[in-house]
Amino acid sequence: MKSFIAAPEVNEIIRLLALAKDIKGSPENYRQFGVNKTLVLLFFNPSLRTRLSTEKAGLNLGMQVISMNADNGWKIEFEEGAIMDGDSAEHVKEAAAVVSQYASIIGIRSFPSLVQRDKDYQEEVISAFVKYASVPVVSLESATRHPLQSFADLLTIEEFKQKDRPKVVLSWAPHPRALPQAVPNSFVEWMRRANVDLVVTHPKGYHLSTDFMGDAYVTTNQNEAFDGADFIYAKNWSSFENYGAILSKDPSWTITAEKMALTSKAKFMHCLPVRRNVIVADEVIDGPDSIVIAQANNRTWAAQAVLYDLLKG
Ligand code: AN0
Ligand code: CP
Repeated sequence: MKSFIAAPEVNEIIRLLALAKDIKGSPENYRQFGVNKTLVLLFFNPSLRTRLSTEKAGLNLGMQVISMNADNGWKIEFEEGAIMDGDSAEHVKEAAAVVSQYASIIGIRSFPSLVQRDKDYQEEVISAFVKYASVPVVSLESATRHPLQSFADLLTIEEFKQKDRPKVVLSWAPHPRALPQAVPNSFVEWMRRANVDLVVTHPKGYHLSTDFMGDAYVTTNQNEAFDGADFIYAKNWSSFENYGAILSKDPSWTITAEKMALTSKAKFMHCLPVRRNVIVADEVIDGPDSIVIAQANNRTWAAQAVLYDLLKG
C-alpha cells in the first residue's frame, strides 16, 4: 500500500486481516521492522484511542513516534493559486513537503466542517497531504472516513463471530451534538467487502451517501433490523441530506436491554467515545455481550498491520 485513506480491495483486506492476527499473536516478531523510521501524527482534532493506539503501534515496530496537536498551529491554506493575504500563514504544499522531511509515515486527523458538504466530501485536507507529501499518509479519521477504526471493527467481528456469515447491524442512536458521518461511512464501506449480512437502520432523514451505501439494506424500523442480529454496532451521525443537522434526539433509538433481546444474543459494539444512557444504556455496555473494550484493544493491531505494510512499501 502507498497510503491508507479508504477501504482497500477485498483481497487486500483479507491479507491485512491475516497480518493483524499474526501481529496480535506474536508482536515481538515485528519489533525491528521500524527501527530508524519516524512516525509523525498530526491531530487537527482531539483523540484518545487513535492517538495512543497508533503511537503504540509505531513503538511496537521500533519506530520513533512524534505526535503533534496541529489545531493551534499556523493556519494552513489548501486552495491552489490562493493569494495568501488572509489568515493562512502557510500553504499545504510546503507544510506537507516539510513534514515529509521528518517522517517516514505521516498520520492526519481532520474532521469535517459539517457545513459545506461538497468541500467535506472532496476530502480537501487529507487529499492535499497525500498529494504534496513525499511519504505514505495514514488517515486517523478524515472528513468522510475512519479506516483504522473499521479495520479494527472487522478484526473484532472476525474474533467474536459464531457463524461464517454473521448478521451485522449498524444502528443510528441519539446524541446531543452534530457528529461526522465518517465512522458509519467507513463501517459500511468495509462491511460491504466482508463476509457479513449488513443491515443499516436509522430514522428518516439520516440516510448515508449512496457512494458508501451502494445496495446495502436499510430500514427505518430498528426493531426489524435487530431481529436475529449477531452484532449491533451503534453510532450517531448527523444528517447527510440536511447536511450536518440534528434531525432527531429520539430516545426510543437508544440501545437498551429490551432492544438487545430482539437479537440473536448479539455482541454490542461502539467505536467510543460513547455517551452512556444516550447512545446505549448502562445495562448493555456493562453487560456480558459488550465487546467495546476488546474492540478498542484491536485498534493497536490494526494500526500496526497498516504501518508495517506501508513501511514494507
Ligand atoms: C467523533 C466522530 O463521531 O466522528 C470521533 C469518533 C471516533 N466522535 C465525537 O466527536 C464524539
Ligand atoms: N474511536 C476513536 O477514533 O476514538 P478517538 O477519537 O479517541 O481517537
